[in-house]
Amino acid sequence: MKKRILIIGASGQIGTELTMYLRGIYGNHKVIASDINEAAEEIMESGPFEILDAMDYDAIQDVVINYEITDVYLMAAMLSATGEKFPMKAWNLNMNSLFNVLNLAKDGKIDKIFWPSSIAVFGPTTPKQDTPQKTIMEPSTVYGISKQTGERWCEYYHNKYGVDVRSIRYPGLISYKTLPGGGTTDYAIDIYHKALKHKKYICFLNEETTLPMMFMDDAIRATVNIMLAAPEDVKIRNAYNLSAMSFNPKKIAKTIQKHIPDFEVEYEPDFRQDIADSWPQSIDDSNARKDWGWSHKVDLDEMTKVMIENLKGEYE
Ligand code: AKB
Repeated sequence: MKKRILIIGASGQIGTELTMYLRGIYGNHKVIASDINEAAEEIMESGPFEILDAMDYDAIQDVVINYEITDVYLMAAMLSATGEKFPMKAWNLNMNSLFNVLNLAKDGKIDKIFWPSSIAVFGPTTPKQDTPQKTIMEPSTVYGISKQTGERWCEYYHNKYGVDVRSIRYPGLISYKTLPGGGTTDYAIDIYHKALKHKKYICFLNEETTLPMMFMDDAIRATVNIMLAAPEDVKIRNAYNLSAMSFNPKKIAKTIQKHIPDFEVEYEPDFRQDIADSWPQSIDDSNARKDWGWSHKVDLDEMTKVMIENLKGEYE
């Protein structure tokens, strides 16, 4: 079957790596990258790129028709911390972009959608340890409300119109290629940059704030694997829990100190502390493991080694 993929939000933290990974699998010209901003050089130079506003239905439809797109990965979103500063912007971007692709699929213009959800769908009343797939969900951030609402709409479009939409609740994602923007879990990337640059980091969460996290390579594998799974194996059509590791700032700092012994962290929690405190500390992802064979590969020690090896050149 001919497959042509459109990535919306290809300049972002996940979109950048996902684009290159998918181009490696399907061929550079089968994977069309798009974003409202230009992407990294490797993306712009290795295959097609379109400037595209995720909120503009007609513009997305034009790209879908011109390139005969079959699958869309919608990676454009406003994350938790920025969402609290611009609530309506976050809601409009996160919801309108989702409706645009769901409606294209409903009208038979595309076959399959990947849309990312997040641990932000959970809230302060959710059980914090081994958070189950189905549990109390009362998110307290605009981002979390948009992701939870989005999950309900994905399931609705699947049940009502047969739309093949697949989703994962990403934990905090750690990568060295592209910086994240506007998330609460971003400290876990910034800490590596500051450790290498200044041997000192001022952390906006307190040292005991445990959150679920994942190395980007694992997240990309999960994303592509759920899209490759047979439709009957994707039994959950809102979004799957997904997990790899959990740590707090104190623990990640200790791991970094194994490589940079004089690294120090100071703690100055800000408004993001409340967001982090409302989220789970660990996630039960047994459904993803059972239904489509998910398993993570990278733990905290391995991730720290890879992050430091790949970032140290920038600060030497
Ligand atoms: C954020 O911190 O907002 C994101 C997320 C957990 O979805 N990284």
